[in-house]
Amino acid sequence: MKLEPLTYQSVEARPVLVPLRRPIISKVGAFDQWPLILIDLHTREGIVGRSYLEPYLKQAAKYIVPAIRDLAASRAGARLAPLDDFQDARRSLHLLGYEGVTMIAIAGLDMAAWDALGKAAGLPLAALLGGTVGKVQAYNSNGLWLSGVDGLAEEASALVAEGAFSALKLRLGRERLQDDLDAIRAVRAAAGDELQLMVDFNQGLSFDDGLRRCHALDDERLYWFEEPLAYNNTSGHAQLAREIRTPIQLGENFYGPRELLKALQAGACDCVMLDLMRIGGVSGWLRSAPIASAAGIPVSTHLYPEVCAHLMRITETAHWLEWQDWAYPVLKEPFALADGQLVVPDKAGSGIEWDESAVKQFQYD
Ligand code: SMN
Ligand code: MG
Repeated sequence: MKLEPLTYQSVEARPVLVPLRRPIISKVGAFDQWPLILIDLHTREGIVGRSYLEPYLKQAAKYIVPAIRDLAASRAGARLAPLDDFQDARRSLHLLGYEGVTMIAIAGLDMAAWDALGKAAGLPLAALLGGTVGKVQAYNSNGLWLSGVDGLAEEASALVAEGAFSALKLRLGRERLQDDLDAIRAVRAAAGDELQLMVDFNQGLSFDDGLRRCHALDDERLYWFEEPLAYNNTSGHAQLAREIRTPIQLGENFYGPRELLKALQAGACDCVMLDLMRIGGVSGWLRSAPIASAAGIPVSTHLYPEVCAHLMRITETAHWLEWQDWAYPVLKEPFALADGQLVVPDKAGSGIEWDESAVKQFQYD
């Protein structure tokens, strides 16, 4: 069988606003609906590559969608070669800056291009990259937001039951330390002592508070402390990582491989969790995850559970997949869960196809 090269033709980028089963209440914002940008990359050969972005803010589509269209237009007629394209795009990025809308547009198109290549080869993305499909250990990140402590026990039980999960993530950083402690106790009492409990401060603490809080919670057997401080406070996180025994987790805000490298060189964290929209899509992951793995650093994921599940199958130090079902309302066939693991389907590409009637229902301009 001869694989024909694929050629960029056009792109469709459609913003949708989908309902969340559990509203997000966090230090980065409160949301009861979740915006997605659905990308369909049409190739001249007729294969369509699909991906989505999660831009947090509904109005961000106003800037991201035109950037995706511009980038796709600049590639019209060119061969799909996502690793080359990533390199070229990054070379031109220094004009506008590596962080922000441009990298997000690059990442969205990149994920769609990899999906198209998988479809053309008749291989799931994990197999195209030299691995196999199968299961990936996941924690449920669908809830346990920064709400009052009262409903947390019930919610924790429900979250475990959604997929026989052995791990959950709880958001911390309430005004009073005692309330965070009560939240931890409530979740553990409901979900059992064996539960692996990750906690996320969403950058909510000042350095002094962060130091105090992390010391105060260091004996709570928490699985990791995620982003206690502002994401770019590298020296502050490095001091926490030196003083605190609980692993420090960073990475959802790393834009590209060099930010990851810099954080590791500074000793700012003990483990990393990469976000495909910021790290640069599949190509960005392929350039970044090995840096962490070579340093013996565990690699977890942030959002994008479908594409991430493929990538975790080929990541040397794969750690935990963050599972949310936030895109499920527009997916034709959401991935299955089994025993707290997400199952990578044996389908060509990344396995993302739209439920078009749901897309119509949730689309906005
Ligand atoms: C998060 C993700 C999306 C919205 C709010 C908070 C969080 C996470 O940082 O790691 O899941
Ligand atoms: Mg986080």
